Amino acid sequence: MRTLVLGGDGYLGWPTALHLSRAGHDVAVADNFARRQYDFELGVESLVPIQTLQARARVWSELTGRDIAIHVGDLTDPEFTIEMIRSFHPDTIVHFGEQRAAPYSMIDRSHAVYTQVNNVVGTLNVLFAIGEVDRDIHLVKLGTMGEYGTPDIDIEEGWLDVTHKGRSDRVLFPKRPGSFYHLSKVHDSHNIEFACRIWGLRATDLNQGVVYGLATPETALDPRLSTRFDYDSVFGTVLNRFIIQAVIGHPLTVYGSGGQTRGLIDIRDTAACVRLASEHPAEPGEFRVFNQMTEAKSVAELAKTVAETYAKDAQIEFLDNPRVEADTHYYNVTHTRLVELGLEPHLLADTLIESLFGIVEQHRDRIDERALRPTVNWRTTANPRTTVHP
Ligand code: NAD
Ligand code: USQ
Repeated sequence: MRTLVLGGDGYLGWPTALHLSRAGHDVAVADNFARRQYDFELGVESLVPIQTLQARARVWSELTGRDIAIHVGDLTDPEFTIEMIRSFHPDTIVHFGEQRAAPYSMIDRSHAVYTQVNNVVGTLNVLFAIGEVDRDIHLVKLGTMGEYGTPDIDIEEGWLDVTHKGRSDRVLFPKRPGSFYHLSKVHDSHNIEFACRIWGLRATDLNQGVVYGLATPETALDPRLSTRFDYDSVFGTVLNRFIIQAVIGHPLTVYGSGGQTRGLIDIRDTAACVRLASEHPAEPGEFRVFNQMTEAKSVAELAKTVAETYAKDAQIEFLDNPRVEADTHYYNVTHTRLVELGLEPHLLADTLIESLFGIVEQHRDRIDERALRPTVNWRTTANPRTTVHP
């Protein structure tokens, strides 16, 4: 199977590319290195040092004898996108290549516009390229659980059977996302569903929960294969941040009361889910949605788990929530379809998150504590900052 991984230099794209390569896929990756640029803009960096994409691919080739081709370019450039897809001609395109931080999209107008243009236009270019090159190519697109928000009813896998005034239909599950970033994913989902309906494309939208963890069996083969590990308040995700805060004795920064509940998934399961979706493609014309999470926990429960695992005296600090989100709500999500395809989840209770503590210890000198405090407030249209988005 030939698989093109868009966003292959990122936190999840790189380990997934390795996982697919090891599973026997002929893999190419594409990236414009926007993620490395956001670090320069924000003055932060991955806790764990990362090699260039080219160096990582070289190491992988030396260790395994398997090559990963690299395409450097921007998905918002339609010529680049179509030429890459025409020349590599994949069976599957796995699309991770978007701006993915909710706080980044909420900094101000220019960051919101950048996020939505980058994500929506990039995905449209991919859809048009598939439509022109080969409609049989299966698009596996990373969406997010946050598209749904926290409705007061059970969350189904993408679609909802509705009976209204005596008539019934199957409709896309209603969305109530919580940031301009999460909204960009909703817009993508609608565009992809439309392309499946009008051109007969085949697509799987993976509505993924918050990811945690660092090492996968493939990246663990050599430190030079490591993926990035972010802890700053803009790009660091909640559980990864809590682990880092616990190691350095910083209070765990729970926003609001911590009652907000989120779907979670271990990074090893992300790679497995993408492989399972790729190897069991959607039918022509089908827009399929899988809820890619393995369990749900409240933020307060996560803080308690980290504190109890690592440091019983870890302080938990309840900060005024910089976001606008419900922190007391119903949350019950259906997430059976990936398990039906063979996913064997790594759950938090069985996972040695202690192993992460060692990695953080090793790199603790690289932590800039100032980057831990939240700086982006959802309630203002122009958060203070020192640089202008290019
Ligand atoms: P990341 O920022 O580390 O990786 C995304 C990669 O895409 C980066 O390397 C970036 O340079 C690249 N990219 C962005 N815009 C591009 C463009 N226009 N052209 C080419 N490349 C571009 O993010 P991640 O954490 O690996 O997330 C990957 C995907 O998974 C995203 O779509 C994200 O929304 C989704 N997701 C992530 C999480 C999570 O917790 N990390 C959870 C749910 C969903
Ligand atoms: N939170 C805290 N303290 C912190 C950081 C976060 O309490 O120090 C809270 C947030 O308020 C939020 C929850 O933890 O309620 C999750 O925040 P997050 O930053 O870990 O995750 P989020 O902003 O939702 O975004 C991340 C990824 C994004 C992905 C999403 C999956 O960055 O790419 O789409 O998780 S989901 O949340 O399911 O939409």
